[in-house]
Amino acid sequence: MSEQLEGEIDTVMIEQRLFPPTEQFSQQARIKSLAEYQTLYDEARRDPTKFWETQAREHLHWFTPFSETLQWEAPFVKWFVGGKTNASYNCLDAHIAAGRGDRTAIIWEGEPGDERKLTYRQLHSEVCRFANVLKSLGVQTGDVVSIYMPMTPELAIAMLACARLGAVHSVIFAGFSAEAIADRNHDAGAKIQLTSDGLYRRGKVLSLKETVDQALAKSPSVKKCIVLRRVGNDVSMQPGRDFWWHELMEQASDDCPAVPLDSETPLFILYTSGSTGKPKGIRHTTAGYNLYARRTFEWVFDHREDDIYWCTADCGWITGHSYVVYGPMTAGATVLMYEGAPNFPAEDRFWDLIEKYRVTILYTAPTAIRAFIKWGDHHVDKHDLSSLRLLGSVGEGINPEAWMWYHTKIGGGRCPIVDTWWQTETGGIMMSPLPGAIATKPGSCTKPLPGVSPRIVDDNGHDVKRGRGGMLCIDYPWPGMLRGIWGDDQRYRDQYWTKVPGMYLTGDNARQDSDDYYWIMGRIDDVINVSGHRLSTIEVESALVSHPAVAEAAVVGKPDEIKGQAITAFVTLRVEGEVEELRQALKMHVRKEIGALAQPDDIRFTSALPKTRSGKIMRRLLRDIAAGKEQVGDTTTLEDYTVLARLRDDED
Ligand code: 7RM
Repeated sequence: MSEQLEGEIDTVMIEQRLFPPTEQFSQQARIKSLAEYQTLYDEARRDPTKFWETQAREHLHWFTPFSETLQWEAPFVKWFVGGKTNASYNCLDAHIAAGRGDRTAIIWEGEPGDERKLTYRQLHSEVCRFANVLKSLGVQTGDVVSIYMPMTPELAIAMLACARLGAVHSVIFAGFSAEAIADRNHDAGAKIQLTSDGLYRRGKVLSLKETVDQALAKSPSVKKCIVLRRVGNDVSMQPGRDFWWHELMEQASDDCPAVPLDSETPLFILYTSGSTGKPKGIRHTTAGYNLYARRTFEWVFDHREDDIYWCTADCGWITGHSYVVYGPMTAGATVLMYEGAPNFPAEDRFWDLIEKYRVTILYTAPTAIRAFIKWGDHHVDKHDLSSLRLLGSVGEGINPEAWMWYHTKIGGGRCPIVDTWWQTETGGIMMSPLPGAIATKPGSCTKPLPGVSPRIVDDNGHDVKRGRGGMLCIDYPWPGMLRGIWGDDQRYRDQYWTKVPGMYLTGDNARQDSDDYYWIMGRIDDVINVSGHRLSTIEVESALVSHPAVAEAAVVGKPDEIKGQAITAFVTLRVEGEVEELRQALKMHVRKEIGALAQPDDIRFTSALPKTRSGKIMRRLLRDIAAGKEQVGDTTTLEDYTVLARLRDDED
């Protein structure tokens, strides 16, 4: 391995496969060739202000046009200054005004199989009524509304109703504990809580209201609570505080004009767990975020009139904000929303939904893809997936083996895969193939979108040589970027703008290959240092996952007297085998695939890996386990670390 400079990461994985889009796909695409992408990219690079100014004028509705495109006083940014717009208007009224009110906005299926469809006109009417309900309970522009609801149309309706009034929503994944809700409500100063009686999960009813009651006992700022009836279980309603959604809606008028809001009016807060301590409320504002969600949606998913688009993310995650609600709805797309688990009533539920609704675009996460592989191809084979034309991935790096399976088994070899890299903080997709223009490589997010300016730097902030790994930064503002951390400007500076002066620090490592493609190498904190060589988690994990017995793998560094760190691998199997033999086989496999240095010292088999709510592997927790700091009860061959993850459900 080559000599290493301060802060650089070695790369050991070389992927040669290249998948250009088919001619047919490119011809019909919005962006049809690499040259066309390059022209757009260069135009944005030459004059980003001009580029975004034009985008904003053409792709958002303005009650009052903006007078200044960008005010940048690092690290604080303002976009489209002086303008007035409204995200709810852009998602709803704009389509009705354009004569497209009868298009289907939401196709929804509940876990038990109940179905609903809402046109843009119907959605508009529901949103207006609910906005009036919020008003009647005293909600005003600037107030924070805490939302803890299942994936029902009402969740999207609630978000859009807040946006209509300029109230700030804080969506909390409906699975977090009462403690987690109370912390977030307190930090945000939330005034009102929205929830439901319960939700369906894997055929069972989970009570949400009970959890909310416990949370509200510790959320003094919250004075009112609106409860959606979803499952019909018994709940206790506190007079004067709690109201039924349907009762308030009965009296509400559907006349509620969208409030013209300054571009920088806060749109939402979304909490993500920091690597240490209390969760941070990532703050996004109206115009820049809305524009960025819309344009990235249209570019990356190559959206067309006849698409049925399905993003499987929950709205409790940024992906649900940007690519279930704001991006697709501003673009006027038809969005499929599904309430429940992927394995209820059986492991083919996703494929069943795709066949039934003739889904054309599927956007999901590597954690789900690896689960599907483990569950077996026979679930897929039962269904006709020929409606699909494009596939997407988000949340973690996708291992090349999982990519190939997604490509062949789900995509029938004909669908491009967009591996989209971005973060809660970036508001929308930053790097991704444009499916008609950029040939894909399994495991690479390929190239930055127009207006995105990435840099890969070492510990001194100098650009690394091509091919080397380093810290991924962004050196110029973009409209979707976070505006700060709710109530904590200092933490915002410290976290994102201090380590590398003048650049936004993503917290991820990356490298660029000889074609200038980007490869995300995992979180900076997860780098493993073996005898002075800094290895990325994803590369070693991908080597493990390429072994036919392995379903999923996570590697971490464990303190080692001689090497500094040694690799411990946590592995789940596709089929249970003879553990001792496999352990040796996997070590040899990694040695053969990427070299002796990356060979794990220790392999621990587990029935499942601990994950965050959005499906990211919790390597931090595994690090503690490997170092012996966290004890898992007495176990034999297969351990279950998800138990520990559940005890720590405060992660994003
Ligand atoms: C959208 C989202 C952000 C972190 C990010 C990365 C990881 C996300 C990819 C990825 C490799 C990808 N927001 N990540 N997408 N890593 N390839 N395509 O996930 O705020 O919840 O997480 O997720 O580490 O920094 S998030």
